[in-house]
Amino acid sequence: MEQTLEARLQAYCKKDLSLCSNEELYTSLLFLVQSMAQKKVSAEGKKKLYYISAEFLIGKLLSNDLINLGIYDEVKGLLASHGKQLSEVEEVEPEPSLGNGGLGRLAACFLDSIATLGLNGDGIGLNYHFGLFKQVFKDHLQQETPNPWIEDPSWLKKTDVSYQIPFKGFTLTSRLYDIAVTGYENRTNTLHLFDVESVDESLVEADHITFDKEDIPKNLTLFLYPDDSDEAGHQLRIYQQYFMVSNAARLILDECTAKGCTLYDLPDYAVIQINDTHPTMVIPELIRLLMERGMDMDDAIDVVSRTCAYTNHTILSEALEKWPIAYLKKCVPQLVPIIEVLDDKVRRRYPDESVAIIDRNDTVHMAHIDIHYGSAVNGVAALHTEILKNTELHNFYKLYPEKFSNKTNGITFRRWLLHCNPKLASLIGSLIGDGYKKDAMELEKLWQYKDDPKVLDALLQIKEENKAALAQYLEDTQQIHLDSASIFDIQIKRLHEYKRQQLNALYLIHQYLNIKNGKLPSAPVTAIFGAKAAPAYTIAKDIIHLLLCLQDLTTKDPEVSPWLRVVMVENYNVTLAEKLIPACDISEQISLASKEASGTGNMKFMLNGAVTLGTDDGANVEIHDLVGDENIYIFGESSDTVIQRYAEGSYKSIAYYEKDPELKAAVDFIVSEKMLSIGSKEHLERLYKEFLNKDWFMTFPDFKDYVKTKDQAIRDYPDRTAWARKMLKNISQAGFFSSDRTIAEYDRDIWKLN
Ligand code: 26V
Repeated sequence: MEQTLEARLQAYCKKDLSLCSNEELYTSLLFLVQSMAQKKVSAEGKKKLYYISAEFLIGKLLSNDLINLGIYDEVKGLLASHGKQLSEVEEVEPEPSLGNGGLGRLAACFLDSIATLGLNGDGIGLNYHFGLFKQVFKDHLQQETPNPWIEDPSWLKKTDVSYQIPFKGFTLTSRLYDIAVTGYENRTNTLHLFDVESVDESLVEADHITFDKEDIPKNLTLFLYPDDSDEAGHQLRIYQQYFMVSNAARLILDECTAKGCTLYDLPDYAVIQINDTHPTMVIPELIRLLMERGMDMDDAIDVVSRTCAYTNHTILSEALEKWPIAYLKKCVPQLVPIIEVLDDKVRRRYPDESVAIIDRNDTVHMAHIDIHYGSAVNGVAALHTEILKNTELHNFYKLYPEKFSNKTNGITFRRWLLHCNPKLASLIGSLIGDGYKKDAMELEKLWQYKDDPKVLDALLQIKEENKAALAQYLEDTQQIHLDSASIFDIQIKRLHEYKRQQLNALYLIHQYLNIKNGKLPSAPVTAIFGAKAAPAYTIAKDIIHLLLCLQDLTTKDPEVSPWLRVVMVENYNVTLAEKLIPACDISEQISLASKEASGTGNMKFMLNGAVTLGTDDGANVEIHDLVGDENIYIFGESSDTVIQRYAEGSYKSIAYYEKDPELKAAVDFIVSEKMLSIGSKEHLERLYKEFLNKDWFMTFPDFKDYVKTKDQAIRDYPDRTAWARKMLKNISQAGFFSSDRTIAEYDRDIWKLN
């Protein structure tokens, strides 16, 4: 085999491997992987899943595909024998920038598991040329610059598929590009990404993410989540969403009819999973296309309702999409009469105004379309689903209890263990064999080593090596210096107030003030953050400013830096996550209880032997249940209390500020002379006022308990054996969070593919 592989690579390279540059090796490996993946496509079954999503945060593909194709070790060894490092070749690959956060990363993990389980299912989304913006820090502020990621050659394969997509006043020609999705030692599926033929990258000025928002033929697939703070931005989102789902619907109908579907039996051939509400317009669009092909409306509605299912990923009301009907009329008027009929039918059946599709203000509630006209609704963690049923979607749950179910999220262990933490994977393999790679629940067998000093030492040793590797990487790439002997306490996720990076910041200020007053912590701590803020989200950007100022403050003070360092990595993405997660000691999952639907970073950290410091929120609740009180640090008010507080509207942050001198000192420090000498008055003062006048996500009530619990974790850390046992417990209980389990549940309860 080695000969063949070497010969094939050499054929691509056209010279001896030892003479190839890393770029040439990358390109050759890309071709090799593509050709191997293509050969693996197996026969399709009758029924197929179409997972439609605005985001697929797939991360770099090379090493992931080499692992899934079963040739990673061989390729690595082959390169090494020619004096080359696979890790250096990996650096050449640009990270596809097709997602924003957990929702997009989940979609990518799901594609991996669908292919791994041998299920017949593809993803459908858009091919954003600049993706989400690239984050750059300047003057302690986030700046957004374009993030081009498509190169020649690329993982994208141009296909012959193209459709005419109608909008008001013009028609766009689409073009489909495909990326192969390799399953772990199994079949290969496809991620279909639609693009518009007339897109024009020159619309984007260098270093800025601004562009002409009105020129839809040229701008449609330039950016993921273009700024929607104005009307043109909102409408561009509608154009994007309709373009995505109209293409998807046409592809689905073409594939199904080619297999003999009469369209009346569409649910036997297709199931469409609607990932949050961004693809919701697929429901009226499919109805419209079926009617165009001669079906009467009631039949079309019935067929589509039995084909579509919806996943809810958030309970934040501001994130639940609602479009003014006037915007739909302006962009996609052909959908409006259909949505009006859908609304009319609901109103005839249910007088309750709260479940209507079009409300009194002529606004269309996208999630309501999904729930009435889909066959299933699911939440993404046990607590989240309960909150949907009991609170947010209660009125719908009363109408359709049988539609609701929970599907706790998961992560692919191929990327989040085998690839990102090979040392840990190999230790696990040496202890319990390789069966866990296919059946993650076998990780439980690790617990038999709970008193084995060699195993506990090995875990600590691996963590130390991963921390050193992270330190080296950040030194090389971002000129950030880390002390690997300190505790690595990590919070990496989108910047959002409900995730409460600002609570962590208050703790760090509190700790800084303690150190300045001579009260030293039990161990040195490095607090590491990674987060992008939406460009128009002012408070989120102010919080980034605060963190960057704290980085400056703690790094430059020789009295403080040996004990406490704040570090914010620039342009946090999947590639950085793969380096940060294996190196983490304490995983910060501190959202306001009831607000984080699930979280998936929490699962990745657990699998890699970090101990969670978190609230009883999202999937933390399930982690807590699995590892027990001893092996997790839980703090804060319960989701019930929080929900009640919101219902009463009784929360006043100032009362907490006035009665807790430590909290007051931390908050006041934000606008202290020291901070104002580092940062900007405008940003710091705005944030300070936000805390005192609003604090909408209730950081103050949880402050005391957070400080107490985090200090306890830091006190426990130096007992290395006890800590290693906590790590082992977390790893051994992580099997439940394999996305293979999640996907098997979707298939069993919703997709029913076989
Ligand atoms: C968020 C944003 C923020 C930036 C601007 C545009 C935009 C558009 C949509 C959204 C929706 C976010 C929904 C989401 O990402 N939910 C996350 O889904 C994860 C997977 O289920 C889950 O683990 C996280 O808890 C949940 O926040």
